[in-house]
Amino acid sequence: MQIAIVGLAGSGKTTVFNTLTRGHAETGGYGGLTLNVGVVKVPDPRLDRLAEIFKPKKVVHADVTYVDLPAPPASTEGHVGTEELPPEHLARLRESDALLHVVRAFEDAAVPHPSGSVDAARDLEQLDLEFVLADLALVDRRLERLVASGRHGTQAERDANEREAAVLAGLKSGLEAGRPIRDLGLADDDAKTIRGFRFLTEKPVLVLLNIGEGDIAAAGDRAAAIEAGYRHEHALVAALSAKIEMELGELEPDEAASFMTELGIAESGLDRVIGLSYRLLGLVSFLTAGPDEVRAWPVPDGATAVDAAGTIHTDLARGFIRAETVAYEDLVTLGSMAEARKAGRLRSEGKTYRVRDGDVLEILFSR
Ligand SMILES: Nc1nc2c(ncn2[C@@H]2O[C@H](COP(=O)(O)OP(=O)(O)OP(=O)(O)O)[C@@H](O)[C@H]2O)c(=O)[nH]1
Ligand SMILES: [Mg+2]
Repeated sequence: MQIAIVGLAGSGKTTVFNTLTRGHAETGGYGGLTLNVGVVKVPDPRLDRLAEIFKPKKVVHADVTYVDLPAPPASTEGHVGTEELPPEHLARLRESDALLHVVRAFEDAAVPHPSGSVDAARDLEQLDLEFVLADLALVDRRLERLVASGRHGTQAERDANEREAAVLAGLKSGLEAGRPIRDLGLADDDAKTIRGFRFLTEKPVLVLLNIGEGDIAAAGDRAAAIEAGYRHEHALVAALSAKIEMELGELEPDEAASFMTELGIAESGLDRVIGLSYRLLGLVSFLTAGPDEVRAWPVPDGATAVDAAGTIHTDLARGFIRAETVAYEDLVTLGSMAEARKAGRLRSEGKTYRVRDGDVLEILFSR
């Protein structure tokens, strides 16, 4: 899973990136072109409990890759700003599974805002519009190609082109009205037709308001105020102070805990952002546990036992026989797989079983 951190210049993207990755990338770069990439382990206390029971050689967390991108240049007549990002950056952006859109909401005279004033709603809309324009440019180019090649090829090819053109025409009118693709309620078939384009406004988005150090107590209210004017599908809004969170990340755990109590922060920003991105992406984790390894595996909510097997290894999906399944809570209450079996809490599930968050699975398969 990869999440792209996007936002206007100086909104705090790199500070957020550092918070999430415990990194030390340079901040305050003002439009520099560095791209930062970091892999973050998803905190999961269940793995620690399972490790106590199974004493495995290693514990493997699910991970998320965060990519911190420079702000795209603003669009001008005839140029779509986002498309002028260096090709590697644009590719990174397109291949990401979700966007973390950082919006400046902190006042700080020492950090001048490029537009002269702090206005989170305005900035949010401005970058959203850039992404709409980038998708629209891509749709237009593809439609032109389809028209040009429309009369060539086999009947089947021509039918496929026609279908694709119809779906794209629908996107075009939505985008021209300023609507992101994630709002258009595409049918599954249509979504599949356009999957290869990796449209930016189709990706789920977590809007992260970067609020001032003095506003932490009002974080919930600030997020709610923006959310009220941001009625979109597959979008969540949260608020935190990136600067404080970064400082917290640099403290020893007990120091950090007392500083958090002092500031009235219940949960670290890292845990919250990761939790929210999981929800946004519709992911759940199933777990595997044994003497070699205790591990969390992210899968889309709705994944079946055979999908889960395939996440571990394609061979497990191909030769799938059944999944021995126990809920995490039952396993830790009963203390071992053997006890879970005796208590009748270990179930045998078939291919179409829908995996739940926290299921501990053992896949039986034939080679
Ligand atoms: N007071 C305050 N300053 C912040 C906060 N977050 C970031 N800053 C400052 O704002 C400036 C820009 O932060 P960055 O994290 O570099 O922002 P960015 O979005 O990565 O900037 P570019 O990559 O140049 O577009 C730096 O000087 C930060 O120290 C915050 O929560 N409060
Ligand atoms: Mg930066």
